[in-house]
Amino acid sequence: MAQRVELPKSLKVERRGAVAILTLARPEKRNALNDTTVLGLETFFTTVPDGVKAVVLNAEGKHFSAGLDLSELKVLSTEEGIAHSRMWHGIFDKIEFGRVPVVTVMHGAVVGGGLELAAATHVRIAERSAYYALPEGSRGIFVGGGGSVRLPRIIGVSRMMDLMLTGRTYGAEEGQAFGISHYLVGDGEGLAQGFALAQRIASNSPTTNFAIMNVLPRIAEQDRASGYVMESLTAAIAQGNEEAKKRIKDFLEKRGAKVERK
Ligand code: 1HE
Repeated sequence: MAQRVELPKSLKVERRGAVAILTLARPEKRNALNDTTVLGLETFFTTVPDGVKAVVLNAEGKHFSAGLDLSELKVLSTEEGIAHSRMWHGIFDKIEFGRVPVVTVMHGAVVGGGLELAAATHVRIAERSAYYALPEGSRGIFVGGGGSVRLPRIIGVSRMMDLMLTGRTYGAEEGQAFGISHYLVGDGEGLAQGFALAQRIASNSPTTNFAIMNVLPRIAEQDRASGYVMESLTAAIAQGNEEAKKRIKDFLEKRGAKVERK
């Protein structure tokens, strides 16, 4: 199915084979995430065409994202604020537990809701210019895009407290050491690396990618006994698949790639 939906001007999409490149394209506002953009993300991720097997998310301009568009927040009542945050939760969950793995390429400021968005994706690449912050503390607000759920699982509660209380920033090297990024590359190199990784991800069996995105994180939150049961079921479903049988046969008959360290 082709993706013929209308996206807002703040999002651009380019298709390269099995990979779609989704770009935050509001550099004049440092890719601040207004409702239009967040709803556009929902539209994109709920209508990904079948032929797209992985997505690269990146951003135009000097910064990945300045986070929540503060000009929209200033007019919200408490009730509207709850609804707004719940909207982000629903949409970011659709990204995290969706059909296609997302590789995010981060550069410049990756702050507040921008960091929450990146945290909802699956593989993160930082260019050396990337830096991270949670300025919510100094703005008198709180994370609202699932940051308090996702970020402690990545960097720990203690580091998140420090980020929020003191308003400090982490540079790209610190982000790499703490697990915010999985890959650290030079400035301008992120997209090529992101595309290469997305192509590799796209070549996996869709069943395995589904299990990695949707089952693995759930198992990690279960007790051990439930986790083992869920793992057995998932492993059995995956290996019963024709795709797995073909891939294993290919390897045994010397057609499949070896696991080599390059
Ligand atoms: C914005 C936003 C924004 C820029 N909402 N308009 N996020 C923050 O607290 C971060 C706020 N932004 C910044 O600290 C800086 O803008 C940056 C370090 C990211 C970039 O600095 P710089 O010098 O390149 O740009 P600038 O001059 O500050 O901003 C350019 C324009 O973008 C300017 O608008 P203009 O009309 O005067 O040109 C800024 O007002 C606008 N802009 N950031 C609205 N965030 C779901 S809960 C999540 C909670 C949060 O994310 S809180 C964190 C909010």
